[in-house]
Amino acid sequence: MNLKDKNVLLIGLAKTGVSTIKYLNKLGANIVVNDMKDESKLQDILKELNDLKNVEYILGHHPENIDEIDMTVVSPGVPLDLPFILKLKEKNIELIGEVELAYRLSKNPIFVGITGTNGKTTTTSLVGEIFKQASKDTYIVGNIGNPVIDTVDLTNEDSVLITELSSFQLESIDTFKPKVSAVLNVTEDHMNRHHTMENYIEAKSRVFMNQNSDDVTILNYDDLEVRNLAEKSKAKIIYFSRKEKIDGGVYLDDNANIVIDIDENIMLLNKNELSLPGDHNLENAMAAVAISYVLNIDLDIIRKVLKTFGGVEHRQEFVRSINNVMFVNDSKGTNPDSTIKAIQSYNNPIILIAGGMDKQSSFDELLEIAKSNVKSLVLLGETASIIEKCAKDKGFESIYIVKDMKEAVATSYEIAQSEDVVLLSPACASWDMYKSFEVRGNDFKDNVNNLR
Ligand code: UMA
Repeated sequence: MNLKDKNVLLIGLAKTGVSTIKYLNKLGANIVVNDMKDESKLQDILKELNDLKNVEYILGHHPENIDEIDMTVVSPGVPLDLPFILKLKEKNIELIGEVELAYRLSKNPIFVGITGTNGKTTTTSLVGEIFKQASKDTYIVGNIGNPVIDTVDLTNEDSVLITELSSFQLESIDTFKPKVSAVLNVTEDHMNRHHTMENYIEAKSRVFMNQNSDDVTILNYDDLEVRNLAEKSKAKIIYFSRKEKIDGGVYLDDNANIVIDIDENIMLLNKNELSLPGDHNLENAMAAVAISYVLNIDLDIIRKVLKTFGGVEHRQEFVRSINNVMFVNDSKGTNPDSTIKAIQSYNNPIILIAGGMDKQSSFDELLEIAKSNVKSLVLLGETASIIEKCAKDKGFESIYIVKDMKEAVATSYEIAQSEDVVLLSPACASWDMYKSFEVRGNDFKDNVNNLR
């Protein structure tokens, strides 16, 4: 792919944008950078890119003249139905995302593409750890927070890229073809971007759209929407299930053993030997087993990592216990389904800190399930009053609306009793109050660590 002297428009000047600009610059492209934020809000990034030549910035508004643009690269957070994007498409200007660009530029490494509404980050990290332990040249990239393009010059055909892919990133791929893809689950999320579940599932299923019979698609048999995606993939299908015995797949037998039944029948290990808690993590582990097995990883290494893998920061991360009250950071719980899974992982009474940016999700199911072990709700952010109304309709009485994380942590600790779990699992994105879910999770942890 020769981009020397080509005019490339890059939309979105954040993590993806910065990495992409740096790489395009190395290739000798003329880069036009566009971000809806104005210069004053992008000072740090602009400073970082200060030395780069052949970069023009159009900030605070879209470019007026697009006649000279040869290609556009969009950041994942940019919706593809914006009028400006539609105008680019009308003019037949090629528009791709950073994952597609990195794929085209890469030197034929093995791509593993992992998507799903929840569990992507945990599964990606788990698979990454298995491959690292197997001494593979492993890169853990994608939505997890590491732009794929950063690895282009580091990797070759012996490298493995374990790639977490969001529906946003999948919308802007074109030829991207992973050797192994996995869809973990689909439940409602990002409706403000995709508008319908149909569109959302369509975006997710793009992970296998370019695969053929030499490739493998791994699907969750227990999730009907995901199970049915098998019809759309041309790759070899391998299901995993914790509820049914699957010939040719990975399943849990009557004694709670994880069984690989792909080429032969192998009893891998017992569910109780897994270090990660909860049924959702059992599913993540089974997907990781299937991915690792089809890429010929030694069974002993898979076993060893499953027994020891301690989880991911901001995903049901244990922070501290004070006076027998346990504080857990699940800031990555950015949609109702993810929060449901978190509250179902604990038997003890929970004080749930929730709320954040409004993605137009429904909180009905979450609050119905929360009735079983959530004793109090501490709510903050844009959706606080929406969740409060829904919670009152469901009969919740112990509800506190707070202005920030400091007050959320202080209030939770004040009302907590011995054996309670204070769980930050917001069921919403962080962007109304924070730059990212990581910053939100760190704010929670700082406030918890400052408690006396
Ligand atoms: N912007 C515009 N116009 C728009 C929208 C955004 O100019 O219409 C600008 C914003 O002003 C901002 C920039 O675009 O300056 C932000 O771009 P971005 O949202 O794509 O953010 P990045 O920092 O590049 O991070 C992205 C992913 N973000 C999103 O998908 C929203 C990160 O996923 C990912 O880790 C990173 O690329 C590296 O691949 C985060 C995420 O929240 C973790 N993902 C969602 C999720 O997991 O639910 C999908």
